[in-house]
Amino acid sequence: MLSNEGAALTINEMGYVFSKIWSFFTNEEYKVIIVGLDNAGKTTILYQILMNEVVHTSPTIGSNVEEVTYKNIHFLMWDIGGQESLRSAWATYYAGTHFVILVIDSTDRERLHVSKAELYNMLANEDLKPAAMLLYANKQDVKGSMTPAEISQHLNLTSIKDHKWNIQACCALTGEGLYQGLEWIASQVRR
Ligand SMILES: Nc1nc2c(ncn2[C@@H]2O[C@H](COP(=O)(O)OP(=O)(O)OP(=O)(O)O)[C@@H](O)[C@H]2O)c(=O)[nH]1
Ligand SMILES: [Mg+2]
Repeated sequence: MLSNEGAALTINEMGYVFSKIWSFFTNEEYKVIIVGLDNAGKTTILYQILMNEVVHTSPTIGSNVEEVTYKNIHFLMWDIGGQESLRSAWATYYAGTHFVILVIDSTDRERLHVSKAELYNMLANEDLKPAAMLLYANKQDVKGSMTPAEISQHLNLTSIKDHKWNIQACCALTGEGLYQGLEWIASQVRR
């Protein structure tokens, strides 16, 4: 007897297969916003990821946007200015965001509580509900900088249950750690 029972796909499975094929042909793009206080190293990180180079930066007014492809995944990355007067504008970038990269200057102990306030502000925003969050503990090349564990504790990251999050040590000047962070993001896309 010839039968294809058991081999047949359910409607749900077929939908999944088609959506995968569709996303392949349409080159689905993921929106990433890079936020954090001024001087954290956001712009340096964006261009290190994009070009493997340290660019000369000046404080960002408004934003920079670049397309980044990592392991065949397309990202549109928005690097947003972090000065205090610009932070209220961050929310205008939130809609449709898949990933938030929060950059912390690991040498800036005095302002970690400000980063913390901004972090919890973002997590409370409806538009970021579906977003996963990568924290870069940047400037690890500077002696005496805070470790990811220290930052994690100060920011009380383990209390965050409604968003996926990960913290990664990095140095934007050498690029160390940046790809481990992107790898985590890619792993979230593949889920
Ligand atoms: N030592 C060290 N310096 C860094 C690192 N990353 C960035 N910097 C320096 O920190 C300064 C600020 O970097 P930017 O990338 O302009 O900072 P930003 O977060 O974009 O700042 P805004 O645009 O004002 O929000 C620059 O002088 C960078 O060279 C790092 O990993 N280590
Ligand atoms: Mg900048």
